[in-house]
Amino acid sequence: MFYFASDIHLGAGTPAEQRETERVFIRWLDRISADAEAVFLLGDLFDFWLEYRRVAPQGCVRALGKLAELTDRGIRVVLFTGNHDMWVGDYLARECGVELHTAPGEVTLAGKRLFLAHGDNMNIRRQPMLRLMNTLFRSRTLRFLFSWLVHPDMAMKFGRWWSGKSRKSHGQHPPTAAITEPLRDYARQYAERHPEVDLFIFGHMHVACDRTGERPRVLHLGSWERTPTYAVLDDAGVLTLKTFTR
Ligand SMILES: [Mn+2]
Repeated sequence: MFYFASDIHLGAGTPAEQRETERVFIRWLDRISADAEAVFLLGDLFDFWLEYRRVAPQGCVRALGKLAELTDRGIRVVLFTGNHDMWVGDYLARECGVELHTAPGEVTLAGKRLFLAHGDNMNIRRQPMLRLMNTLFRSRTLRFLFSWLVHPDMAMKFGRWWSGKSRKSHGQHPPTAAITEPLRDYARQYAERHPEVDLFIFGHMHVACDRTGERPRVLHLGSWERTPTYAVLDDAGVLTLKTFTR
């Protein structure tokens, strides 16, 4: 079986909320590890992650330990980075055995061709501000300069504040399914050029929906803030969106 989840946002909220999210995530990993061949985490695993060459953020040790335990047991854990954890280095790969992808990609699982992405930097051609920020944030040169100029404590303080700010604004206006439209447009255009793709799975929008009757079929994983949701692809190639009951 193949499992998919996104937008866990480990480290978000008060210390009590952080521990609760981590506890639920670990329980989910324990549950699925009974039959999982691979777990795909489609971005925003952390509420904010920024890695220097020899410095990694504190916290989330139970979750990191659980991911390491899974990979030690031979279960693949694959992380496609999101906009909250785009600055991962090789720490998660070295310490936890996680396979890292910093760009969207296609995989073949259970006879199906899947397109997987967090979904944060797509269909933004007509949004110059977003495009500029995306280019700046992903620039290797800027990241290198930043790591030499900004103390890690300052960088983490700013990053956590920024992430919390964006989360609070989302909390006041819970997203509706309409927010997924640009990603569905992207999927339609992509599918025209790549007809071999059977399924698209995205995170990012914090709305869980799966329009099973549409072509191409696009599944949006929800966030774990309110109701943890995930998807499972069984060995016959059947994809299902599910809610994790704690
Ligand atoms: Mn998110």
